[in-house]
Amino acid sequence: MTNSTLLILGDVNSPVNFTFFIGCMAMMAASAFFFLSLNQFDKKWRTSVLVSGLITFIAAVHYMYMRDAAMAGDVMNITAFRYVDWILTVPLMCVEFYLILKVAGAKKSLMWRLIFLSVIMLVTGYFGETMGNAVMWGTISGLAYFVIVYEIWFGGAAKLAKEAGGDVLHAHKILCWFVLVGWAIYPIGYMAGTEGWYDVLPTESLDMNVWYNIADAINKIGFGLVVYSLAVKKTA
Ligand SMILES: *C/C=C(C)/C=C/C=C(C)/C=C/C1=C(C)CCCC1(C)C
Repeated sequence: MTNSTLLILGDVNSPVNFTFFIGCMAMMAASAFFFLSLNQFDKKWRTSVLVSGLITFIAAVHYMYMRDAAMAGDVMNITAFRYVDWILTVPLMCVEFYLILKVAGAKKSLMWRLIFLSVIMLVTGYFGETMGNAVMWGTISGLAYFVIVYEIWFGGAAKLAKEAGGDVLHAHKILCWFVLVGWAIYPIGYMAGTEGWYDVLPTESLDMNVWYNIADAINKIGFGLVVYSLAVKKTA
C-alpha cells in the first residue's frame, strides 16, 4: 500500500536512508544542545527545555532503529518504530503547550485533552498504514488533527495564551504555526504513500519517509528552539 519499494532497500546511498542518517545526527545534536543548556535557566523553565531535549533524544534513538530497518529492507518495522516514536514525542509536545501556559493558569485537563486527541490521531494513522482502509483511517486521524489545531488556535489554550501575553503569547503563536503548517506535512506524506485516489501527488520518486523525516526535523527541533528561546527571555 505504500511506495516504499522506492527505498532502494539496503543501499546506504539511497536518499531515503541518508535522511534517516542525517535526521539521527540532527536530533542528537539538538538533544545535546538542549540538555547542556539546562543550567542557565530559572528552575521553572528547566522542565520545558528538558522536555524539548527528551523529544529530540527519543527521536534520535528511533531514527537509529528506523535506519537499520531501512537498510534491512524491513518496511513494516520502519512504520512500527515511526509510530512508537510519534506516540511518545507528540504527547510530549502537548505537554509543552501546557507547560508554557501554566503561568496563565493552564489546567492539567487541557494537557490531557490534547494528549488524548494526539493519541487518536496517531493510532488511527497507524491503522491506516498497516491495515488497509487508508482513506477512512486517514480521515478520522485528520479530524483529530483539526480539533487539536482548533483547540490551540481558538480554544482554551488560545485564551490562556492571550491572558499570559508578552513572550508567552508570542511563543504560543509560533508553536501554533508549527502545528498548522509543519504538522500538515505528515498527512501529505501519508497521502503520497497511499494508493488510490490519494495518489494525486507527483511524488513517485519521493518515499513517504522522506516527507516524514523532513517534517520531524522541522517540527521537533524547531518546536524545541521556540521553547528554548522563551526560556532564555524569561530567565534574562
Ligand atoms: C514529532 C512527530 C510529529 C510532530 C508527528 C506528527 C504527526 C502527525 C501530525 C500525523 C498526522 C496524520 C494525519 C493528520 C492523517 C494521516 C495520518 C497521519 C498520522 C500521518
